[in-house]
Amino acid sequence: MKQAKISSIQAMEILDSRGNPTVRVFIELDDGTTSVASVPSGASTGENEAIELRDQDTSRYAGKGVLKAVANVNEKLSPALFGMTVTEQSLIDQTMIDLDGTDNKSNLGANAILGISMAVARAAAKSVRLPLYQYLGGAGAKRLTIPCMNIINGGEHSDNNVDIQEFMAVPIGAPTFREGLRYVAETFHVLKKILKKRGLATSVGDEGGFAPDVASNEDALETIIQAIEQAGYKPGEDIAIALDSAANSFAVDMKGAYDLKWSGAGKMQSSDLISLAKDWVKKYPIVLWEDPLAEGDWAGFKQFTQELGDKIEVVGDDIFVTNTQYIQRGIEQGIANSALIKLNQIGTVSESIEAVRMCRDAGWRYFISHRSGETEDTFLADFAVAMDGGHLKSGSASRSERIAKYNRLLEIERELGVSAQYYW
Ligand code: 2PG
Ligand code: MG
Repeated sequence: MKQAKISSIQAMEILDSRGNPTVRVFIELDDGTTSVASVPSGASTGENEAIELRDQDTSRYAGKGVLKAVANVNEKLSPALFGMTVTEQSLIDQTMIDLDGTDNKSNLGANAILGISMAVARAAAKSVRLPLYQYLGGAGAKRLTIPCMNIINGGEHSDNNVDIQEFMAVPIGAPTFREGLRYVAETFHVLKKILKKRGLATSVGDEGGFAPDVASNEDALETIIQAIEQAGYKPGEDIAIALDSAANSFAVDMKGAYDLKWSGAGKMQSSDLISLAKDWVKKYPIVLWEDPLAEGDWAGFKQFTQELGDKIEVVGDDIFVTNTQYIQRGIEQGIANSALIKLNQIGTVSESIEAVRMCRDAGWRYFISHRSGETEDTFLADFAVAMDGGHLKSGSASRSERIAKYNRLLEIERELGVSAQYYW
Protein backbone atom coordinates (compact mmCIF):
# COMPACT_ATOMS: atom_id res chain seq x y z
CA MET A 1 0.00 0.00 0.00
CA LYS A 2 1.28 3.43 -0.90
CA GLN A 3 2.02 5.44 2.24
CA ALA A 4 0.68 8.99 2.24
CA LYS A 5 3.08 11.91 2.35
CA ILE A 6 2.81 15.28 4.02
CA SER A 7 1.73 17.91 1.52
CA SER A 8 0.94 20.84 3.80
CA ILE A 9 1.45 21.95 7.40
CA GLN A 10 0.01 25.17 8.72
CA ALA A 11 -0.48 26.66 12.16
CA MET A 12 -2.62 29.34 13.74
CA GLU A 13 -2.97 30.97 17.14
CA ILE A 14 -6.04 29.93 19.16
CA LEU A 15 -6.98 30.28 22.86
CA ASP A 16 -6.73 27.63 25.57
CA SER A 17 -9.15 27.05 28.46
CA ARG A 18 -7.60 29.91 30.44
CA GLY A 19 -7.96 32.30 27.54
CA ASN A 20 -4.24 32.25 26.78
CA PRO A 21 -2.90 31.79 23.25
CA THR A 22 -1.77 28.38 22.09
CA VAL A 23 -0.91 26.65 18.82
CA ARG A 24 -3.27 24.75 16.50
CA VAL A 25 -1.77 22.82 13.58
CA PHE A 26 -3.44 21.67 10.36
CA ILE A 27 -1.93 18.94 8.20
CA GLU A 28 -2.82 17.72 4.73
CA LEU A 29 -1.55 14.57 3.08
CA ASP A 30 -1.17 13.79 -0.60
CA ASP A 31 -4.01 11.24 -0.33
CA GLY A 32 -6.39 14.00 0.71
CA THR A 33 -6.39 13.19 4.44
CA THR A 34 -6.53 16.19 6.78
CA SER A 35 -5.97 16.50 10.53
CA VAL A 36 -5.94 19.12 13.26
CA ALA A 37 -4.27 19.18 16.68
CA SER A 38 -4.07 21.74 19.49
CA VAL A 39 -1.41 22.10 22.16
CA PRO A 40 -2.12 22.35 25.92
CA SER A 41 -0.26 24.53 28.44
CA GLY A 42 0.64 24.09 32.13
CA ALA A 43 0.66 26.51 35.08
CA SER A 44 2.57 24.56 37.73
CA THR A 45 5.47 23.74 35.47
CA GLY A 46 8.70 21.88 36.17
CA GLU A 47 11.97 23.76 35.74
CA ASN A 48 13.21 21.34 33.08
CA GLU A 49 10.13 21.14 30.89
CA ALA A 50 10.51 21.69 27.17
CA ILE A 51 10.07 25.38 26.38
CA GLU A 52 6.74 26.74 25.26
CA LEU A 53 7.70 29.57 22.94
CA ARG A 54 5.83 32.80 23.77
CA ASP A 55 6.24 36.08 21.89
CA GLN A 56 7.11 38.26 24.91
CA ASP A 57 5.49 41.11 22.99
CA THR A 58 3.63 42.87 25.79
CA SER A 59 1.33 44.69 23.37
CA ARG A 60 -0.49 41.37 22.77
CA TYR A 61 -1.91 38.99 25.38
CA ALA A 62 0.51 40.34 28.03
CA GLY A 63 3.42 38.82 26.11
CA LYS A 64 1.83 35.35 25.90
CA GLY A 65 1.12 35.38 22.16
CA VAL A 66 2.43 32.40 20.15
CA LEU A 67 2.86 34.02 16.75
CA LYS A 68 6.57 33.17 16.73
CA ALA A 69 5.77 29.49 17.30
CA VAL A 70 3.13 29.70 14.56
CA ALA A 71 5.69 31.25 12.20
CA ASN A 72 8.18 28.52 13.08
CA VAL A 73 5.64 25.92 11.99
CA ASN A 74 4.73 27.73 8.79
CA GLU A 75 8.17 28.91 7.71
CA LYS A 76 10.73 26.47 9.18
CA LEU A 77 9.19 23.16 10.17
CA SER A 78 6.70 22.85 7.35
CA PRO A 79 9.27 23.08 4.51
CA ALA A 80 11.56 20.63 6.35
CA LEU A 81 8.82 18.01 6.67
CA PHE A 82 7.23 18.44 3.24
CA GLY A 83 7.00 15.13 1.38
CA MET A 84 7.86 12.96 4.38
CA THR A 85 5.90 9.72 4.81
CA VAL A 86 3.31 10.46 7.48
CA THR A 87 3.60 7.09 9.22
CA GLU A 88 7.28 7.72 9.96
CA GLN A 89 6.41 9.32 13.31
CA SER A 90 9.83 8.89 14.94
CA LEU A 91 11.69 10.13 11.89
CA ILE A 92 9.43 13.17 11.64
CA ASP A 93 9.80 13.92 15.35
CA GLN A 94 13.57 13.45 15.17
CA THR A 95 13.78 15.76 12.15
CA MET A 96 12.05 18.47 14.20
CA ILE A 97 14.29 17.85 17.22
CA ASP A 98 17.39 18.13 15.01
CA LEU A 99 16.14 21.25 13.29
CA ASP A 100 15.49 22.86 16.68
CA GLY A 101 18.97 21.88 17.81
CA THR A 102 18.52 22.57 21.55
CA ASP A 103 17.98 20.22 24.51
CA ASN A 104 14.69 21.82 25.52
CA LYS A 105 13.17 22.84 22.16
CA SER A 106 13.65 26.50 23.03
CA ASN A 107 14.66 27.43 19.52
CA LEU A 108 11.50 26.52 17.59
CA GLY A 109 9.26 25.96 20.63
CA ALA A 110 7.84 22.76 22.09
CA ASN A 111 4.39 24.15 21.34
CA ALA A 112 5.22 24.39 17.60
CA ILE A 113 6.85 20.95 17.55
CA LEU A 114 4.19 19.12 19.57
CA GLY A 115 1.35 20.58 17.50
CA ILE A 116 2.89 19.01 14.41
CA SER A 117 3.79 15.78 16.17
CA MET A 118 0.20 15.24 17.33
CA ALA A 119 -1.32 16.27 14.00
CA VAL A 120 1.06 13.88 12.19
CA ALA A 121 -0.05 10.94 14.36
CA ARG A 122 -3.68 11.80 13.83
CA ALA A 123 -3.29 12.22 10.06
CA ALA A 124 -1.40 8.93 9.81
CA ALA A 125 -4.12 7.10 11.76
CA LYS A 126 -6.80 8.54 9.50
CA SER A 127 -4.83 7.74 6.39
CA VAL A 128 -4.42 4.07 7.32
CA ARG A 129 -8.03 4.01 8.54
CA LEU A 130 -7.38 3.13 12.15
CA PRO A 131 -8.70 4.85 15.24
CA LEU A 132 -5.88 6.88 16.81
CA TYR A 133 -5.64 4.64 19.92
CA GLN A 134 -5.15 1.59 17.72
CA TYR A 135 -2.70 3.27 15.38
CA LEU A 136 -0.53 4.30 18.34
CA GLY A 137 -1.13 1.25 20.54
CA GLY A 138 -1.60 -1.63 18.12
CA ALA A 139 -4.31 -4.27 17.94
CA GLY A 140 -3.89 -5.01 21.67
CA ALA A 141 -4.96 -1.53 22.75
CA LYS A 142 -8.20 -2.27 24.55
CA ARG A 143 -7.64 -1.22 28.15
CA LEU A 144 -9.69 1.80 29.09
CA THR A 145 -8.29 4.12 31.69
CA ILE A 146 -9.53 4.81 35.19
CA PRO A 147 -10.60 8.46 35.25
CA CYS A 148 -8.81 10.11 38.18
CA MET A 149 -11.21 12.98 38.58
CA ASN A 150 -9.85 16.12 40.20
CA ILE A 151 -12.82 17.21 42.33
CA ILE A 152 -11.11 19.70 44.66
CA ASN A 153 -8.56 22.12 43.20
CA GLY A 154 -6.00 24.00 45.27
CA GLY A 155 -2.45 25.32 44.97
CA GLU A 156 -1.71 27.33 41.87
CA HIS A 157 -4.87 26.15 40.14
CA SER A 158 -7.22 28.15 42.37
CA ASP A 159 -7.45 31.06 44.79
CA ASN A 160 -8.47 29.14 47.90
CA ASN A 161 -6.56 28.16 51.07
CA VAL A 162 -5.68 24.60 50.04
CA ASP A 163 -1.98 23.78 49.50
CA ILE A 164 -2.47 20.47 47.72
CA GLN A 165 -3.18 21.17 44.08
CA GLU A 166 -5.38 18.20 43.22
CA PHE A 167 -7.69 15.88 45.14
CA MET A 168 -8.81 13.15 42.76
CA ALA A 169 -11.59 10.60 43.07
CA VAL A 170 -10.50 7.29 41.55
CA PRO A 171 -13.23 4.77 40.70
CA ILE A 172 -11.13 1.64 41.22
CA GLY A 173 -14.07 -0.65 41.94
CA ALA A 174 -16.22 0.16 38.93
CA PRO A 175 -16.79 -2.61 36.41
CA THR A 176 -16.36 -0.44 33.30
CA PHE A 177 -15.08 2.98 32.29
CA ARG A 178 -18.56 4.41 31.85
CA GLU A 179 -19.61 3.18 35.25
CA GLY A 180 -16.43 4.56 36.78
CA LEU A 181 -17.08 7.91 35.18
CA ARG A 182 -20.61 7.84 36.60
CA TYR A 183 -19.36 6.99 40.11
CA VAL A 184 -17.05 9.99 40.23
CA ALA A 185 -19.35 12.42 38.39
CA GLU A 186 -22.08 11.59 40.92
CA THR A 187 -19.61 12.11 43.75
CA PHE A 188 -18.72 15.50 42.26
CA HIS A 189 -22.38 16.56 42.31
CA VAL A 190 -22.88 15.37 45.89
CA LEU A 191 -19.72 17.23 46.89
CA LYS A 192 -21.26 20.39 45.51
CA LYS A 193 -24.30 19.95 47.75
CA ILE A 194 -22.14 19.33 50.81
CA LEU A 195 -20.05 22.43 50.15
CA LYS A 196 -23.16 24.52 49.59
CA LYS A 197 -24.67 23.32 52.85
CA ARG A 198 -21.51 24.37 54.66
CA GLY A 199 -21.72 27.80 53.06
CA LEU A 200 -18.55 27.18 51.02
CA ALA A 201 -17.90 28.32 47.46
CA THR A 202 -18.86 25.96 44.65
CA SER A 203 -17.06 27.89 41.94
CA VAL A 204 -14.46 25.81 40.12
CA GLY A 205 -10.70 26.01 39.57
CA ASP A 206 -8.69 25.64 36.39
CA GLU A 207 -9.31 21.90 36.10
CA GLY A 208 -13.01 22.07 36.87
CA GLY A 209 -12.87 20.89 40.50
CA PHE A 210 -14.36 22.95 43.32
CA ALA A 211 -12.06 25.43 44.99
CA PRO A 212 -13.58 26.03 48.44
CA ASP A 213 -11.86 27.68 51.40
CA VAL A 214 -12.06 24.60 53.60
CA ALA A 215 -10.70 24.47 57.16
CA SER A 216 -7.51 22.59 56.21
CA ASN A 217 -6.00 20.26 53.64
CA GLU A 218 -7.30 17.38 55.71
CA ASP A 219 -10.78 18.85 55.77
CA ALA A 220 -10.73 18.57 51.96
CA LEU A 221 -10.04 14.84 52.33
CA GLU A 222 -12.75 14.36 54.96
CA THR A 223 -15.25 16.20 52.79
CA ILE A 224 -14.43 14.00 49.79
CA ILE A 225 -14.93 10.87 51.90
CA GLN A 226 -18.32 12.22 52.94
CA ALA A 227 -19.21 12.92 49.32
CA ILE A 228 -18.22 9.40 48.25
CA GLU A 229 -20.37 7.89 51.00
CA GLN A 230 -23.35 10.13 50.42
CA ALA A 231 -23.20 9.31 46.71
CA GLY A 232 -23.70 5.70 47.76
CA TYR A 233 -20.16 4.37 47.31
CA LYS A 234 -17.62 2.73 49.59
CA PRO A 235 -14.41 4.74 50.05
CA GLY A 236 -11.45 2.54 49.24
CA GLU A 237 -13.53 -0.14 47.58
CA ASP A 238 -15.54 1.65 44.92
CA ILE A 239 -13.71 4.95 44.93
CA ALA A 240 -10.21 5.66 46.18
CA ILE A 241 -8.31 8.95 46.40
CA ALA A 242 -5.30 10.28 44.51
CA LEU A 243 -3.42 13.48 45.33
CA ASP A 244 -1.11 15.80 43.46
CA SER A 245 0.68 18.01 45.98
CA ALA A 246 2.54 19.85 43.19
CA ALA A 247 4.96 20.53 46.06
CA ASN A 248 7.10 22.90 43.96
CA SER A 249 4.40 25.47 44.58
CA PHE A 250 4.91 25.48 48.35
CA ALA A 251 8.64 24.70 48.43
CA VAL A 252 10.87 27.35 49.95
CA ASP A 253 14.21 26.32 48.47
CA MET A 254 13.56 23.13 46.43
CA LYS A 255 15.86 21.27 48.82
CA GLY A 256 13.58 20.11 51.58
CA ALA A 257 12.06 23.24 53.13
CA TYR A 258 8.37 23.91 52.61
CA ASP A 259 5.85 26.53 53.65
CA LEU A 260 2.21 25.48 53.55
CA LYS A 261 1.29 29.09 53.20
CA TRP A 262 -2.17 28.90 51.73
CA SER A 263 -3.68 26.77 54.50
CA GLY A 264 -1.63 28.53 57.17
CA ALA A 265 -0.13 25.18 58.26
CA GLY A 266 3.26 26.89 58.03
CA LYS A 267 6.86 25.78 57.66
CA MET A 268 7.74 22.11 57.30
CA GLN A 269 10.68 19.93 56.29
CA SER A 270 10.49 16.97 53.91
CA SER A 271 10.45 14.65 56.93
CA ASP A 272 7.35 16.43 58.34
CA LEU A 273 5.55 16.09 55.02
CA ILE A 274 6.48 12.41 54.86
CA SER A 275 5.11 11.77 58.39
CA LEU A 276 1.95 13.61 57.47
CA ALA A 277 1.63 11.52 54.31
CA LYS A 278 2.12 8.28 56.27
CA ASP A 279 -0.61 9.35 58.61
CA TRP A 280 -2.99 10.20 55.78
CA VAL A 281 -2.26 6.97 53.89
CA LYS A 282 -3.26 5.08 57.07
CA LYS A 283 -6.41 7.12 57.55
CA TYR A 284 -7.65 7.61 54.00
CA PRO A 285 -7.92 5.30 50.98
CA ILE A 286 -5.11 6.99 49.06
CA VAL A 287 -3.80 4.92 46.13
CA LEU A 288 -1.61 7.44 44.32
CA TRP A 289 0.38 10.50 45.33
CA GLU A 290 1.99 12.76 42.76
CA ASP A 291 4.79 15.25 43.48
CA PRO A 292 4.58 14.88 47.26
CA LEU A 293 7.87 16.79 47.37
CA ALA A 294 9.51 19.40 45.19
CA GLU A 295 11.48 18.68 42.03
CA GLY A 296 14.85 19.51 43.61
CA ASP A 297 14.18 17.37 46.69
CA TRP A 298 15.40 14.03 45.30
CA ALA A 299 16.42 12.86 48.77
CA GLY A 300 12.96 13.62 50.15
CA PHE A 301 11.33 11.88 47.20
CA LYS A 302 13.47 8.81 47.74
CA GLN A 303 12.61 8.72 51.45
CA PHE A 304 8.92 9.11 50.63
CA THR A 305 9.12 6.17 48.20
CA GLN A 306 10.99 4.04 50.72
CA GLU A 307 8.31 4.68 53.31
CA LEU A 308 5.20 4.48 51.12
CA GLY A 309 6.18 3.01 47.75
CA ASP A 310 4.95 -0.47 48.67
CA LYS A 311 1.50 0.89 49.51
CA ILE A 312 0.78 3.55 46.93
CA GLU A 313 1.82 4.72 43.47
CA VAL A 314 4.38 7.51 43.92
CA VAL A 315 4.35 9.64 40.79
CA GLY A 316 7.04 12.09 39.69
CA ASP A 317 5.79 14.98 37.59
CA ASP A 318 7.88 18.16 37.86
CA ILE A 319 10.89 16.09 38.95
CA PHE A 320 10.94 13.97 35.76
CA VAL A 321 9.12 16.22 33.24
CA THR A 322 8.40 13.22 30.94
CA ASN A 323 12.10 13.25 30.07
CA THR A 324 13.87 9.89 29.84
CA GLN A 325 17.08 11.47 31.10
CA TYR A 326 15.44 12.20 34.49
CA ILE A 327 13.20 9.13 34.55
CA GLN A 328 16.29 6.95 34.03
CA ARG A 329 18.00 8.62 36.98
CA GLY A 330 14.82 8.21 39.01
CA ILE A 331 14.70 4.50 38.23
CA GLU A 332 18.38 3.97 39.07
CA GLN A 333 18.05 5.79 42.38
CA GLY A 334 14.61 4.48 43.43
CA ILE A 335 13.13 7.98 43.59
CA ALA A 336 9.53 7.00 42.79
CA ASN A 337 7.64 4.09 41.25
CA SER A 338 5.74 5.95 38.53
CA ALA A 339 6.12 8.92 36.20
CA LEU A 340 3.55 11.42 35.02
CA ILE A 341 3.35 11.59 31.23
CA LYS A 342 2.52 14.96 29.70
CA LEU A 343 3.13 15.31 25.99
CA ASN A 344 4.00 18.99 26.07
CA GLN A 345 6.54 18.57 28.88
CA ILE A 346 8.81 16.79 26.42
CA GLY A 347 7.38 18.04 23.13
CA THR A 348 6.87 15.08 20.79
CA VAL A 349 4.65 12.01 20.63
CA SER A 350 7.68 9.72 20.05
CA GLU A 351 9.55 10.93 23.11
CA SER A 352 6.40 10.55 25.24
CA ILE A 353 6.09 6.95 24.04
CA GLU A 354 9.76 6.44 24.85
CA ALA A 355 9.16 7.70 28.41
CA VAL A 356 6.27 5.25 28.80
CA ARG A 357 8.41 2.40 27.50
CA MET A 358 11.17 3.20 29.96
CA CYS A 359 8.71 3.11 32.87
CA ARG A 360 7.21 -0.15 31.69
CA ASP A 361 10.62 -1.81 31.29
CA ALA A 362 11.54 -0.83 34.84
CA GLY A 363 8.30 -2.18 36.28
CA TRP A 364 7.13 1.36 37.01
CA ARG A 365 3.65 2.62 36.40
CA TYR A 366 2.92 5.76 34.39
CA PHE A 367 0.09 8.20 34.74
CA ILE A 368 -1.17 9.99 31.62
CA SER A 369 -2.08 13.63 32.18
CA HIS A 370 -3.71 16.70 30.68
CA ARG A 371 -2.45 20.22 31.47
CA SER A 372 -4.27 22.83 33.52
CA GLY A 373 -4.55 24.91 30.33
CA GLU A 374 -6.31 22.65 27.82
CA THR A 375 -8.24 22.78 24.57
CA GLU A 376 -11.10 20.76 23.13
CA ASP A 377 -8.56 18.41 21.52
CA THR A 378 -9.09 14.80 22.66
CA PHE A 379 -5.73 13.36 21.59
CA LEU A 380 -4.95 12.51 25.21
CA ALA A 381 -7.82 10.02 25.51
CA ASP A 382 -6.61 7.94 22.56
CA PHE A 383 -3.03 8.27 23.72
CA ALA A 384 -3.94 6.94 27.18
CA VAL A 385 -5.66 3.85 25.77
CA ALA A 386 -2.79 3.29 23.33
CA MET A 387 -0.23 3.42 26.15
CA ASP A 388 -2.12 0.77 28.13
CA GLY A 389 -1.29 2.21 31.56
CA GLY A 390 -4.82 2.03 32.90
CA HIS A 391 -5.27 5.47 34.44
CA LEU A 392 -5.33 9.09 33.38
CA LYS A 393 -6.24 12.47 34.79
CA SER A 394 -8.28 14.95 32.81
CA GLY A 395 -9.81 17.17 35.46
CA SER A 396 -13.30 17.20 36.82
CA ALA A 397 -16.89 16.70 35.75
CA SER A 398 -17.16 20.28 34.57
CA ARG A 399 -15.55 22.41 31.85
CA SER A 400 -15.86 20.99 28.37
CA GLU A 401 -12.12 20.89 27.69
CA ARG A 402 -11.92 18.30 30.52
CA ILE A 403 -15.11 16.41 29.64
CA ALA A 404 -14.09 16.21 25.97
CA LYS A 405 -11.42 13.65 26.87
CA TYR A 406 -13.78 11.63 29.07
CA ASN A 407 -16.39 11.67 26.32
CA ARG A 408 -13.84 10.44 23.82
CA LEU A 409 -13.02 7.58 26.19
CA LEU A 410 -16.72 6.71 26.30
CA GLU A 411 -16.67 6.55 22.50
CA ILE A 412 -13.57 4.32 22.53
CA GLU A 413 -15.22 2.02 25.08
CA ARG A 414 -18.30 1.79 22.89
CA GLU A 415 -16.18 1.02 19.85
CA LEU A 416 -14.24 -1.71 21.67
CA GLY A 417 -17.47 -3.31 22.86
CA VAL A 418 -17.02 -6.49 24.85
CA SER A 419 -13.26 -6.52 24.37
CA ALA A 420 -12.87 -3.31 26.44
CA GLN A 421 -10.99 -3.84 29.71
CA TYR A 422 -11.05 -1.74 32.88
CA TYR A 423 -8.98 -2.36 36.00
CA TRP A 424 -6.67 -0.46 38.35
C1 2PG B 1 0.00 18.87 37.14
C2 2PG B 1 -0.73 19.56 36.03
C3 2PG B 1 -1.95 18.89 35.50
P1 2PG B 1 -0.17 21.93 35.21
O1 2PG B 1 0.66 19.50 37.96
O2 2PG B 1 0.02 17.65 37.19
O3 2PG B 1 -2.89 18.57 36.46
O4 2PG B 1 -0.90 20.91 36.22
O5 2PG B 1 -0.66 21.63 33.85
O6 2PG B 1 -0.55 23.30 35.70
O7 2PG B 1 1.30 21.67 35.35
MG1 MG C 1 1.47 17.45 38.80
